[in-house]
This record gives sequence, C-alpha cells and structure tokens, in this order.
Amino acid sequence: MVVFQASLLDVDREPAPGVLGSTVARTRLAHGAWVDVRREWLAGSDQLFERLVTVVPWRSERRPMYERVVDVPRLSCFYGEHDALPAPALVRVRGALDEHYRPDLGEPFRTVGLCLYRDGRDSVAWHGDRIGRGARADTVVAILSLGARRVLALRPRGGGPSVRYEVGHGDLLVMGGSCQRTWEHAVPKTARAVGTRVSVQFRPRGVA
Ligand SMILES: O=C(O)CCC(=O)C(=O)O
Repeated sequence: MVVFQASLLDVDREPAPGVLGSTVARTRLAHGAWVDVRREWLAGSDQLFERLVTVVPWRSERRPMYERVVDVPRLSCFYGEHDALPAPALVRVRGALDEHYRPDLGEPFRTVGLCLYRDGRDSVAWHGDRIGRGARADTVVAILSLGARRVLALRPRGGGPSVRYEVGHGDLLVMGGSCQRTWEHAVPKTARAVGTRVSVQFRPRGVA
C-alpha cells in the first residue's frame, strides 16, 4: 500500500530542480569520502513521486551481499543508459546534476536506479556500490529522495561511528570521492509509522 501525505499546494506543480551551486552543503568524511546535501532541491516533488509509484514496473530485488545473494526488502527498477526514463522530470534532474557535478565526476551520470520502500519494514543493509568501477576508483552517486522521510546512514568500512542523514521529500544527497570504497551506506528499518519512500539514484557508467 502506498501512503504519502502530499503537500496540497505542490500537487499540481511540474517537477523542477532548484539551483545547486552554493546551496549544496558538503561534509568531508575520513579517507577521502564526502557527502553533499541539498534540502528541498526538487520543487513539484509530489507529482514526480506519484508518477514513479504508479508507472514504474517495480520488482522485488536480489542483491549480492557478503558473498551471497540475498533478498532485499524493497522494490526496485533499473534504467540503463539507453533506456527511456519513466518521467521527463528525471531527464531534467540528471541534466542539472551533470552540470553541477562535472568537475567532481568528469563524466555524465548514465544510469538511474529506482527503489521503493513500502513502509518502515523495507530497508537496505550496509553496502558500498562496489560492483564495477566504484570498487577501484573515486566516483559520485547522487540520490534524490521522494516521499516519506527516512534515515540514510553511513559508516567507515573498516569500523567506526556512523553518520546519519534524514532524507525527506525532494532532498538531494550525493556521495562522492572514495565513499563507495571506504564507507558503507544503509537505509535501516524503522518501527516508526512511515509511508512510502522512493529513492532515485544517478550513477555514471560502470558503477552499481
Ligand atoms: O535508498 C537509498 O537512497 C539508498 C539506495 C542504495 O543504497 C542503493 O540502492 O545502493
């Protein structure tokens, strides 16, 4: 069941990314990793959220983790670089990300991963995006969050205290530098009564 309280004023508004530039707050983590946060980046998030929940062919997912393949308690859908995206707004969002992150990334974002967390029981365990180039080289993974507010936590791969970001409707969180190699991230389960969240991840070619 999809539960989300739309912000009444926003429901008819076309999705449009805001400015990035100096509105992005960068936190430098240990080992050459960094995290950028830009709150309420996407105006018209209600419309995009509703469209993605409705039109994306969501599937349950299995994922390699700790040398095994496990069920991931969330739904997902992957769009490769030649696939048509399920909403024109995602093309605009990717264009804005390309423009801002070109100096950090040096190449465009190519793929779009979508995940749907139906409620607080859905989650993703600690992992880095280390299938492919993220295992060897610095990269950038940008996440647009829609719907229910959830925690996205990061911890150093070798152990140490975690940092937690609450990501909400229209927020942008970007992991860069060595983050996929030297840190892990997770969306933990929560006992709080939370509604549906959609995560939209933009990655360059060869990072998964
Ligand atoms: O839900 C999120 O925003 C995180 C997604 C994620 O970590 C992944 O799919 O690799």
